[in-house]
Amino acid sequence: MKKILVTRNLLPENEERVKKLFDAKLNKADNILSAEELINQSKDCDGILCIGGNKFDKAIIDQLSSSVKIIANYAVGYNNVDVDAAKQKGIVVTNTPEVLTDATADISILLLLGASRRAYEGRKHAETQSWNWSTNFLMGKQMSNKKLGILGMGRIGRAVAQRARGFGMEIHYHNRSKLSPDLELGATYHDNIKSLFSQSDFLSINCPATAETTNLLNEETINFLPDKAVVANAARGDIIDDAAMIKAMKSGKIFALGLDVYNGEPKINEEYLQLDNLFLLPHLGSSTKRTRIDMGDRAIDNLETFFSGKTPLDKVN
Ligand code: 8YV
Repeated sequence: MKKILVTRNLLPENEERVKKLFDAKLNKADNILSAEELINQSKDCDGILCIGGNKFDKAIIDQLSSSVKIIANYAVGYNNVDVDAAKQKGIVVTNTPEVLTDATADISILLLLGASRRAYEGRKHAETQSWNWSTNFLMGKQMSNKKLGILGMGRIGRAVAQRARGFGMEIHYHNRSKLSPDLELGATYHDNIKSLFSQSDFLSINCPATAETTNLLNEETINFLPDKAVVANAARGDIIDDAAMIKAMKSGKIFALGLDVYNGEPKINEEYLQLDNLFLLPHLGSSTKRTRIDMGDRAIDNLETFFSGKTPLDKVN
């Protein structure tokens, strides 16, 4: 039986399965293992099932035991793993796409709505039980008949588009390449950021975190957006330059921001926390029972396929 280090608790359904198929080394403390712990605890293992919060940079990968042949990431994003360093060492890396598309797209819409309709301020006023209704009380921005820019039109971006059409929004997007008409479904393609941003009354960030997308929203590009734009990020914190965004939120250039992901999470830039025009969640994108079970199954499927001598469905390197 192959031995697998499982770095965090899985849901019981997944844990049962991983224990049946493998000699599973569980982390009952369910904490984030340090670099040293990841290296030491996987010494006698054939593979690792980890989460997005486990960082496998080149230094760690180089120190992993040569017995480790696969890192199965329990996440669609895999910016936590240096996939090139893994490849050099002969380690296969897999992710869990598709199964979390709907859950994450739902959260993107929640962020757009929560930010544009001032849900955070609303909650604070409701808690007083003595708010003063008036015709201009906590007026938000309406999504219908507005243009939604989607940065990253992969599975999640397209699921956001599908939902936003139901809100009466006009869809614009930027992607590495233009989609075929059956995937585009009438959305307008922009081959550069400036063109997309200048049309985006609302902007939803749904692209992967890569060297090219780091700080893609910065002082210069935020200014391409129309005044009083609403931005939502359900992808990765690295895509926003926080200092530039905070400045734009304070000046009113950005009407409101919705965030589920952060640079250095779970830490959040303190200045964000002083702002009322921020609607924030603690990285809940994939957090529904159905989705989390499916993510676990997908990661376990990848391990099973790999150890049966075949190429796992979700190999990324
Ligand atoms: C995870 C995610 O909750 O899949 C992703 O990329 O960000 C989330 O679904 C997180 O990465 C833990 O693995």
